[in-house]
Amino acid sequence: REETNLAAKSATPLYLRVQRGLEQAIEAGMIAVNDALPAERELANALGVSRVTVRNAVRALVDKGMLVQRHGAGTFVASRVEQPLKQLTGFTEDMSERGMAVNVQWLDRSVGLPTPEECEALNIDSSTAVSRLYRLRLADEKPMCIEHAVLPITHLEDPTVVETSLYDYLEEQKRRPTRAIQKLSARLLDISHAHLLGVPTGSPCLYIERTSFLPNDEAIEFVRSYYRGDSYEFVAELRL
Ligand code: 16G
Repeated sequence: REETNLAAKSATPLYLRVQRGLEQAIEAGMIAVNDALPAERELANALGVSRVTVRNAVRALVDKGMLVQRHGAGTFVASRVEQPLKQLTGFTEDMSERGMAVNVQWLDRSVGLPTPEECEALNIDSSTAVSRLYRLRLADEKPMCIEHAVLPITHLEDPTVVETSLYDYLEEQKRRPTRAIQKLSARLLDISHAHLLGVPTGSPCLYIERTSFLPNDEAIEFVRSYYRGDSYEFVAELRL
């Protein structure tokens, strides 16, 4: 079949251009969250490309998490997790509240010496050992973020005691943080982070740094995390 409208001379593969077109339509709200995508045949006709091209573009967006395929029902625009920036909550708590199943893939749980950046964030000296929790966090089997938490061993002696929720563990130990400073910025994922999150290298992510404090203002955790850019939306309420 002749690929007409979109097939003008270009080095970019056609399916990629279709993919970008769909992405832009979704981002612009032309196809709303939770809406079904038009059928493959309809899209192919409308865009003047083959069904195979549409299928490849759709598959790429499913891999990116922007679209979800529901068996027998069609392809839908995936919704993002809306996370209010208001309360000091943890991942397990946030996801459970939404009825999502929490999973973890541990990348590292170890004790070691802090880096200069960690010393500064936690306000400790370079000889104070720290516990590290490095994990890929999933909700309903979908990779959501990569998280690297560092705590002085005075607050977490053995990182392997944390099975699922760090905050539940700290709560049990009466060391639950009560205040945190959080910074959000945009970054592009490098190859290893992208691979873990199941997106192409260079995909956008939200990079978040959180330093949490105990009631006595002692820093208890310094967390660096990479959230999939297509899966999260942070919402803050502003008032005059
Ligand atoms: C969230 C926190 C992280 C905290 C974790 C505890 C952000 C950006 N980060 O992911 O600082 O360590 O929750 O979750 O919100 P857990 O209790 O499930 O281990």
